[in-house]
Amino acid sequence: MSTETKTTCPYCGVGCGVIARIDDAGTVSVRGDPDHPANFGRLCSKGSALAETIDLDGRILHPQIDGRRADWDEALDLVATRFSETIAEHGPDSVAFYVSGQLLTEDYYVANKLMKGFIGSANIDTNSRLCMSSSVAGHRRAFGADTVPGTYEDIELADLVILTGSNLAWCHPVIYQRLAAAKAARPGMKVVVIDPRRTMTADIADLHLAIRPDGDVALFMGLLAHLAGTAAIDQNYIGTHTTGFAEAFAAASALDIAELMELTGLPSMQLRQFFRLFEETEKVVTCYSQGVNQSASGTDKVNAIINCHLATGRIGRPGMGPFSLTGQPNAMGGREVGGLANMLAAHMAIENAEDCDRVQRFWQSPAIARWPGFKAVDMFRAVADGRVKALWIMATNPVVSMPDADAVAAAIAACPFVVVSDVLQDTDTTKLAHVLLPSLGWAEKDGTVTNSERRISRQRAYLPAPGEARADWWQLAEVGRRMGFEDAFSFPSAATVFAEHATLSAFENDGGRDFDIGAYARIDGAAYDGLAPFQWPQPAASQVQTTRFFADGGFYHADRKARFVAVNAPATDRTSADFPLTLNTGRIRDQWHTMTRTGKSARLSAHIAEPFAEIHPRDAMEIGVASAGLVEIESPYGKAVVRALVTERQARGSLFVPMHWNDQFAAKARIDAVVAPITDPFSGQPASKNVAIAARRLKVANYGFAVSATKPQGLDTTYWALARADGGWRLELALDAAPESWSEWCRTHLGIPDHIEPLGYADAQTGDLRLAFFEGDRLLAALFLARQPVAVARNWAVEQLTVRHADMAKRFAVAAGRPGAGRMDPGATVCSCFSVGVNQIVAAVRGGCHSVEAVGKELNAGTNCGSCRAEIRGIIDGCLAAAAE
Ligand SMILES: Nc1nc2c(c(=O)[nH]1)N[C@H]1C(S)=C(S)[C@@H](COP(=O)(O)OP(=O)(O)OC[C@H]3O[C@@H](n4cnc5c(=O)[nH]c(N)nc54)[C@H](O)[C@@H]3O)O[C@H]1N2
Ligand SMILES: Nc1nc2c(c(=O)[nH]1)N[C@H]1C(S)=C(S)[C@@H](COP(=O)(O)OP(=O)(O)OC[C@H]3O[C@@H](n4cnc5c(=O)[nH]c(N)nc54)[C@H](O)[C@@H]3O)O[C@H]1N2
Ligand code: SF4
Ligand SMILES: [Mo]
Repeated sequence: MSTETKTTCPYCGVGCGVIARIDDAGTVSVRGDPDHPANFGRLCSKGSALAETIDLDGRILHPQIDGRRADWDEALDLVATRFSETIAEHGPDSVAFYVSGQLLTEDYYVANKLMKGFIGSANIDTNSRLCMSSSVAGHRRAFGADTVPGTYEDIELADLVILTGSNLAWCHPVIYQRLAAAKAARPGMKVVVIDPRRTMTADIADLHLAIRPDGDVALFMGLLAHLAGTAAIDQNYIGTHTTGFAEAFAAASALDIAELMELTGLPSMQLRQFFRLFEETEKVVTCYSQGVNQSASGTDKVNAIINCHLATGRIGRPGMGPFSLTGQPNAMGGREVGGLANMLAAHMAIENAEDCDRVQRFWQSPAIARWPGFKAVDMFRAVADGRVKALWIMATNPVVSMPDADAVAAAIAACPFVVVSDVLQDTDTTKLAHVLLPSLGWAEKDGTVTNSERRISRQRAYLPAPGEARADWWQLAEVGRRMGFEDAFSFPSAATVFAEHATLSAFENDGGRDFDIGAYARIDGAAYDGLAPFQWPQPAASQVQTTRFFADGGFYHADRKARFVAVNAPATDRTSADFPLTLNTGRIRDQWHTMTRTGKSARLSAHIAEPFAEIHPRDAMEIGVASAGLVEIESPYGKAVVRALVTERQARGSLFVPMHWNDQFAAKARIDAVVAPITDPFSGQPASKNVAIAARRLKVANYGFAVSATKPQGLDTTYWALARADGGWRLELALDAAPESWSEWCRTHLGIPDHIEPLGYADAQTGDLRLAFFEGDRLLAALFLARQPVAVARNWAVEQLTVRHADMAKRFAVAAGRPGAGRMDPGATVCSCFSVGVNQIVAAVRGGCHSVEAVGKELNAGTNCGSCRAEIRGIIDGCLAAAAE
């Protein structure tokens, strides 16, 4: 009998509801939950591919100690003993937890309780430090609490939506779809995109401001100064609900138009157009994400934006407000439990003695942290220099995602005791663990997450625990019990953890704290199982309702007033003679962070199958690199090698490299090895988007491409990048010294058995070499080499792994690297739901399909999740423009 379970997507902070279905044959499929208020049935490409990422390939199924299998008791006893001994000898601040916005609230609550209340240190920080901490700091400065005032509906109700430092189309695709639908229904609605790059999101914009890196503070200062002289200013709101306007205005007015143009890199016409739009539109929502947060001026950027909304009173009313888009599925839940080193539980403040006492009384704990612990970058510095001697890493991959990542790897490797809880055996971080603990993954675990609009939803288990994997909260609680805190950590279920968290949110809360979900303080197992998505706050005896904050003031500073923050435009140019270019890093549509899950899906991997650097054509010319060549990127911290992607979407002087690739998928593409550990002074968030680098062309003698039925092993060429493909793997290669025998190379690295002889040819003149290995009518592997980047049609070559090759002539065609007559290479995948490639779309456009809808009718592309619609529109525009020339 088939079963259906309502749960929540484990990827981005949109927090889409998902229905997981297991059919009679045991096959899992997913679809959007039409009743979930975040997505109303929509899913993006990553959400739609969830069923392809839940297999057990590569999973950790048993606890391990120093690489050998251990049982839970032994592993947990060891963790408890080593942590207790370290604390006894060196004090509570000699241990640390580094956790994640991908933990569920229940996991996070137990981690925070154990560290802050029972170990008595605040050395718990999280990857949210790299993600949301500037927003948290900005909110707390302005509002007195970490409150997101608005809801998703506001984005649809607004007449002007500003997206700054957000590639919404790729990173919050379902909000993007809601916005695109709202704009289509109300064409008068305006969208402004502020981003140094012309992203896919910019394609929906009425105005794209290609801002200079970190020009945002200046831009919003200019806006505030402009607004002050117009009717848009709300003196009543400013007077009644805020303080500090005069100082903020004075600071903002310090910049004249010439300075504004210089600092933002924008022409005065565009500045005026933007200022006017904001002035004249009452219903304005400003959404921001990592282009704002991940900056040395991230907190000031947040406050510069909030200042403009406070000055116009445009906050907390339908269709109005500043809106911090959260990255991870539970970035918000982590903030609610106080998962950051400078926060306490339930939105209480670590620097407030009364709050500390209150939390300690509630927990009845032997200790309470009274000063902030290490923020992520400092935490790994403390690991490096031995101040931290025992470290537990949970649900994050810092060797890939932390700035100065090589130093982070070295610090972890040198740490006397490292515990890692993960779902995968082989990540760049798990390989450094002394104790490796198998965690339950999505589909197996139970708990709650909070999305960007403060909506709490259940993740529900619908598959059994694989092997001996256990929930993260359970692992933490077991260690807590074994450290001697039996009563405080004897949680029988996730539901009981949630109930305690809800009780604490309401504990001695007379409305002075925004986060209150007291209505759920007595939730039992059955109610928890059936819990429908709801927004906080929801104090005891309140009704489920749509909530907004601050339309009528009621801020969380002691005087209940908001603060304007007087900000100054920072120096933003980090380049120097040796490092003359700027590195900007971020995301692509179909990969999630370090690829441990999305990297399993062939469909998702086909969108962009290798690490790349977007480079402006003139910079490419100066470096001497052409598209498909290789670039080496260097900073004083480290190096990376990626493929060049020459495009005018990229601004001059800046390269964009995705954060995703790591040592499991490429030779040297961990871009965080290059990123400097420079942080925002208030939030401690790394500035991952403005890094001084040098870039040069990497000359190699040979380029290669291979497809292989088995996973390539032991790769050691100058450049390689591996991606999952239907029926096997695809591999990009580049190298200087060719091996003595390529056939032997294939046997060693592509697992070709000795008895199988290759088909193919080598041309000494051109340097071309082709080898294909067949077993019966099945292709085992094909390798294509050339002195130039190999021109073989990738998707066609990949397809050969799954088709049968009965006829000898066809096998030679494969060896020759040529699609047969009449067969078109589909080209790089654009639509991952229906695996439609760029060449197919171009052909459809040439055949008369001149709209996204027409292409959809012809090829189905873009008709399921819609994540690729912006790209399809770009291809159509490109073809039509080319035809018109
Ligand atoms: N596909 C996909 N989606 C994801 C994720 C993923 O890994 N993959 N991760 C999730 C997570 S955790 C997060 S935090 C979010 C991040 O979501 P986003 O913040 O939207 O994504 P990023 O690509 O990191 O950066 C956004 C944009 O900021 C721009 N930018 C760089 N510097 C500046 C600047 O100085 N000013 C301005 N205004 N813009 C600048 C970059 O060019 C980039 O296009 O995505 C979430 N969604
Ligand atoms: N240069 C640069 N660096 C960046 C960024 C950037 O834009 N540029 N963005 C930063 C941001 S915003 C973020 S959020 C981080 C993300 O960076 P990370 O958090 O390091 O990336 P993930 O790949 O999401 O790591 C999650 C890990 O948890 C494991 N996992 C999955 N589910 C579970 C589970 O249920 N339990 C446990 N215990 N483990 C699980 C996964 O296998 C994986 O190893 O990267 C940051 N780093
Ligand atoms: S937008 Fe996509 S990745 Fe984000 S929660 Fe929804 S389905 Fe998941
Ligand atoms: Mo993030």
